[in-house]
Amino acid sequence: MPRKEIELPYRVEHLSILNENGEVDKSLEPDIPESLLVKLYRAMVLSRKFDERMLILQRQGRIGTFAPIKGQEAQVGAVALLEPGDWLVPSFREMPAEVWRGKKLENVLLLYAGYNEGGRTPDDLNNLPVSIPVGTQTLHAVGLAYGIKYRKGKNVAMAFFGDGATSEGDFHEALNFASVFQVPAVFICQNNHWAISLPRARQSHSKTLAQKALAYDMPGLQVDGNDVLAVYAAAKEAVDRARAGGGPSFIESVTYRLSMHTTADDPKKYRREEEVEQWVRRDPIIRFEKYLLGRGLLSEESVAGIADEVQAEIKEAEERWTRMTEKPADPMEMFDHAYEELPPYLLEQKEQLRRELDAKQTEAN
Ligand SMILES: Cc1ncc(C[n+]2csc(CCOP(=O)(O)OP(=O)(O)O)c2C)c(N)n1
Repeated sequence: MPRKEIELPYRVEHLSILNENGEVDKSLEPDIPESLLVKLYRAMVLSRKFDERMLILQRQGRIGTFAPIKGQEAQVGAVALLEPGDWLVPSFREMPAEVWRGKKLENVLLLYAGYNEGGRTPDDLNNLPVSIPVGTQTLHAVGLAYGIKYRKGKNVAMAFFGDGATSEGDFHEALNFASVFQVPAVFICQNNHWAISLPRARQSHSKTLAQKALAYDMPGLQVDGNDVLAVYAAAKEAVDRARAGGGPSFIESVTYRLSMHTTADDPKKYRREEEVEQWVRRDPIIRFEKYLLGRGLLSEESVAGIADEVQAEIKEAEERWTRMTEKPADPMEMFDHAYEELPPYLLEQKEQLRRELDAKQTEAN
């Protein structure tokens, strides 16, 4: 009856390839085609500029509350590994990933302007709509991955969530089930250090979030989430493993939310400006730009050209969106797509809303 150590083959690695000065560790540099590198850079710049524009539109009252993504653009490095038949399972902070996966900018705006159409998933891509309940989507990803495995498919399901989601039961159930059934799921935690006003240190006492994977006997890796090359390399390992039947993986992507949680809060109330400034220096776009300039894949002119191009793209999308929203959104549509047949309590709510809208109309006439 001994008391002895159980040897476990576990370790947690941190992967960082590109530093803040745009210098790369040559031994770790992933083999990414040059055209894809520039495409990734463009997608990150587009996301940054669009996010900034959305904040202005929100302040003008043209769209409602939304969750800015500033600082978290390197997530595109992970979705770049997905094929059309793979599943993207996002939370509300994955606008760059969704746009990479074919969501039109005007549809993002439609969603935040309250139009049902904005939540529509693209017909030709397996993208789920954004999940507002924190962590729920991890289970959706596992269900999808289980389905893929059951049908002997070669696709994967990639779920994104925040550090706060790792405190939810759903997350633990998802990892447990995924591992027991060895399904092709890739879990990507965007550890942006804050869950609204709750700091990372109050979220978990563990040294890393990546180590949570070990309890479920799946590979866990921590990456510099502001380093798009590291995000790509980590996701490639995980996606390749999942496709080859090697089961799920968990990636903790250490990044930072540079802006507010949503446009409904004021981060100055709960975090220090000095902390934000430290992370501004680690901006994922600036370091990637330096790297691409160094490799001769970008020049001062092409940087300016891309900036102009994305601004024009945003402007055109906004114009299309303005035309699409000439007619006000119909709030009744919110009942249309969640259920084949509405349960009685929702039928009652639907009727109540109809009566209220009719009464308002009569009043207006
Ligand atoms: C189940 C659930 N509980 C609480 C909320 C309210 N809420 C919205 S976002 C959020 C914090 C999420 O933090 P994190 O998972 O770290 O993601 P982040 O917002 O930082 O991207 C909370 C508590 C919610 N939407 N769903």
